Amino acid sequence: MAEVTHLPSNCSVPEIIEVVERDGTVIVEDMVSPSWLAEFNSSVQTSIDDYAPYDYGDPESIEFLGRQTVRLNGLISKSNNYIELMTDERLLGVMDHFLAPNCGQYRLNSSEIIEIHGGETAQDLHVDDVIWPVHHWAPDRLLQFNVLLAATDFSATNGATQVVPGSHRWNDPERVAKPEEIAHAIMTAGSAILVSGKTLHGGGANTSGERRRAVCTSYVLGWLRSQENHFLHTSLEQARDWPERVRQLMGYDLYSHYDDDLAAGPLGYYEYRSPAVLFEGTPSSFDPD
Ligand SMILES: O=C(O)CCC(=O)C(=O)O
Ligand SMILES: [Fe+2]
Repeated sequence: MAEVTHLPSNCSVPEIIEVVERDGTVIVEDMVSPSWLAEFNSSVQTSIDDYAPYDYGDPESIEFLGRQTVRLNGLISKSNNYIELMTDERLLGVMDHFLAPNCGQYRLNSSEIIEIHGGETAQDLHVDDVIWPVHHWAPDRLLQFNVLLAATDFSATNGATQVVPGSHRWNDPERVAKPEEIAHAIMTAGSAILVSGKTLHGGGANTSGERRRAVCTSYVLGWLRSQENHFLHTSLEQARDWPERVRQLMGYDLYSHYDDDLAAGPLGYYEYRSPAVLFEGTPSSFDPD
């Protein structure tokens, strides 16, 4: 049976990059502190308790998104400390390596709680990049990168993410993973699995009945439309209180990147200017150094 490489809590960005280059995935142990996780879990508990299942429409979507799975977005509005996770220096260092070369500026794609309950069946293995057609036009260009933080322990019976190490290098999109190529992301609460947009993965089956909660943070090339519509989950008033880097990741600024290898933009302007004009004079606590 395949396994995901685990790196210790204090691992460096180059160590993470090395494993992800090789396997398309890695687990970083204890990525967040127990106190951060306890605060996050308690902030989002009411939203989870209030969750009413959606009708996702077609049977394929229902099957994919899960019948016994709670899915919530807009985490920046649901927990005050989510900002710390989405701007984690190591994570952004990894995104600088994998996404910045294809866009200059990457953005938050989605922030999602995926809580798998008892009776849920395993999700089909898939690659997340497939939602943008450019994935088929330029299959070797990474579009998106996902970080699934375990907010509860992940076990083989409660729905731990399944992942196929090395599949990010497969050339045949029709290739089916053999059972022995599939690993379970078994990890303790506070650890995280990083999954590139080209790596086969999917939620696992929950046969134990013990709830499995993941906090998923994905980043996307800045010139692609994000899956989550951040502007409907937040407001200008909220954005004024965020550090500038957070506003940028959320898309409250102009995307423009011009150099010899890659020219893209301007995108997302406001009255032909950067939305940053709306925040002029707003103090920002973000200090890139
Ligand atoms: O919940 C998981 O472990 C993975 C979910 C997933 O890959 C997805 O919904 O795209
Ligand atoms: Fe996925």
